[in-house]
Amino acid sequence: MPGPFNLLTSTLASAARGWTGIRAQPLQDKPPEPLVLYDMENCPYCRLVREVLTELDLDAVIYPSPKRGQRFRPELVALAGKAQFPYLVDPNTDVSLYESLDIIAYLFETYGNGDIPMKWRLGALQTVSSMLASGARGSRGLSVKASRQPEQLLELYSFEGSPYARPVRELLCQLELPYLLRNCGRSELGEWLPPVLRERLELIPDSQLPNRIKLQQEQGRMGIPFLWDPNTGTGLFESDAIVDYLSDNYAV
Ligand SMILES: N[C@@H](CCC(=O)N[C@@H](CS)C(=O)NCC(=O)O)C(=O)O
Repeated sequence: MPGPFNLLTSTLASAARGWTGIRAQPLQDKPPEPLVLYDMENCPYCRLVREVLTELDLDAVIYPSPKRGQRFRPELVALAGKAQFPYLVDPNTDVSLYESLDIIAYLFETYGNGDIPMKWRLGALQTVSSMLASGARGSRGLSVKASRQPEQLLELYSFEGSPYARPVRELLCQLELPYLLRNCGRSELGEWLPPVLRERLELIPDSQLPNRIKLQQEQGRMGIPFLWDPNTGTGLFESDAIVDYLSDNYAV
């Protein structure tokens, strides 16, 4: 478990956002290709986009672009002209966009039922509370740390509002490690019970979400965050264990 202060501020960040980025709508048809997001973990604008990715149960390859990052920042400038985050690339439709609220509208129009929910029309309010959430995390997840680049993409099972997944995403961002974000929001009542209680009650919620089904089938349990590293064949639950693993294997 992250240290008490780390967990407290991560929980405050989720609370400042009204626990947005937890509930998910199962999609009838997931797009064949994951979306691509040039992202900075503690950027208030990027958070809003990642929340909507959770809500719409969309997966995305995250290109972490911390301050002074050398991998994806220059790549984005070459691709689209400026280092501004978030930037979304949708290989399914060949649409690419800057601006968080434009990206959110695009995601609901393309992958939702066509309507943009009322709370997401109040973009300014969302942005202000996302700034408060960023404030709770201070400088965590913002500036680059030297790292070794993995050959294959890491995979993170996560949902945006998880206080435990956030420290993992922050470190992935600082180390500029690209990863496939496999969203695992909650769509069933039983999924809101803490995993410990679920295991005690021997309750396996009948999830509708493909990533939850996959994790349960492959690992025999459901827990967020879960990191899969195909470079070493390592799969890990538990925020602290994942942070230690990433530091030991990729920080230089
Ligand atoms: N209006 C934009 C604002 C985006 C923005 O200002 N992002 C900041 C990060 S929070 C940025 O790209 N800063 C440039 C940098 O980090 O170099 C949006 O909503 O997407």
